[in-house]
Amino acid sequence: MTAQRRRALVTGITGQDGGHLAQLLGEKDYEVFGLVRGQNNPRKAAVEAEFPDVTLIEGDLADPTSLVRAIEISNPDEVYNLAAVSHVGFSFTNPTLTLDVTGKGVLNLLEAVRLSGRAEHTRFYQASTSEMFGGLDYNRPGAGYDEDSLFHPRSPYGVAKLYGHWIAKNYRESYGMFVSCGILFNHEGERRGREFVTRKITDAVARIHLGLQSHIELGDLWPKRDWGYAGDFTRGMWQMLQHDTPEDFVLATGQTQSIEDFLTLAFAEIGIDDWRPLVRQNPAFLRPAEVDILLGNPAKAESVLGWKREVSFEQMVKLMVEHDIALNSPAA
Ligand code: NAP
Ligand code: G4F
Repeated sequence: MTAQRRRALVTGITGQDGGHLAQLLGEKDYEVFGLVRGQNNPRKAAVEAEFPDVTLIEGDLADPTSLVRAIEISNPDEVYNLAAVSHVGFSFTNPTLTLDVTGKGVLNLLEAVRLSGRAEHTRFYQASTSEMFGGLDYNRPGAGYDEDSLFHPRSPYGVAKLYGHWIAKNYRESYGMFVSCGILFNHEGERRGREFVTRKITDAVARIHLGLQSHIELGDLWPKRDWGYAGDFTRGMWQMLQHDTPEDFVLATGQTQSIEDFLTLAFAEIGIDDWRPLVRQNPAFLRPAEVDILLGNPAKAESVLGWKREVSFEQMVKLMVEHDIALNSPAA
């Protein structure tokens, strides 16, 4: 008798982490279903081309009925809730949408699992975030934020994510559901959207190198982030749902670098040491409140899950610049 293939529903399949996870779950022979929103989502075709075995289901985190339908069609053993309004700057100009999708959307999806009678069977991953900590002086532990650190979100995005985090924990405690929250620090890579600072920089560096762009416009350069590689982090998500018990885990590198540090490494890849003449500040990219510094402590994930990151910060910057040079080259 052949074992049944495990079934996973991934929301946010068109995003960075959705791509890495679709790849990982495919390698593990899962039957993968992906939620795609919108009547003509421009990113749908790319997912269909890269992952022809993934079944796409129309649905929106803000539409509870569509989520019940998605759960019924996919009948999942594992749900990975990666969908969100995920851009911090955008959340300041679209705070209500952010609350509806990034906050209330989590409730909608948990309820869809519960009301479909699958609460006992389905394992649920919630994409929580280091943005919930806020990086303020009084709230900054020396060894880095861990699962017990205080929350003080500094954006509509962070506040909405905190609601999602607590409602996910509440469903675990109230209904005994297997719900695990991964509190993930920034993770980047070749699939990262160009609206985020790392990819914006590597794309610009590639284009400057190829003579397609003269300079790059950014906001503040001093904030620091704990930046890891997305492929390592999505593996950690999967590991959380294979663990015996539902728990929350921080995934981070334990190191923090400023945007200036990132610029230095990225420009060094094209032989430029003094990048300052090529970078201009544009106030449009400043935020009403900033998270100064994020540093995470992944000790629990390392000891309990055996999670380990494989790609260093330096390797990741190099990989991203090389990828963007190839992508922007005329022959590509
Ligand atoms: P991303 O690339 O911005 O992807 C977000 C995904 O959410 C996209 O697939 C988007 O689909 C989808 N989405 C947006 N609104 C939706 C809605 N109303 N209904 C259904 N889907 C919707 O984000 P990511 O970097 O992969 O991050 C994945 C998750 O982890 C997010 O929840 C993010 O907040 C969280 N997180 C990310 C990081 C990080 O550093 N990357 C760190 C901590 C936590 P469309 O194609 O329709 O836009
Ligand atoms: O790349 P960012 O937009 O990422 P941010 O705000 O740290 O959020 C990301 O990581 C979170 C985890 O901590 C996730 F939850 C979230 O979904 C997202 O993936 O900005 C990083 C830093 C900020 O300090 C920002 O102010 O870069 C600064 N920055 C400076 N110039 C810029 C720019 N950010 C963007 N996006 N664009 C700029 O031009």
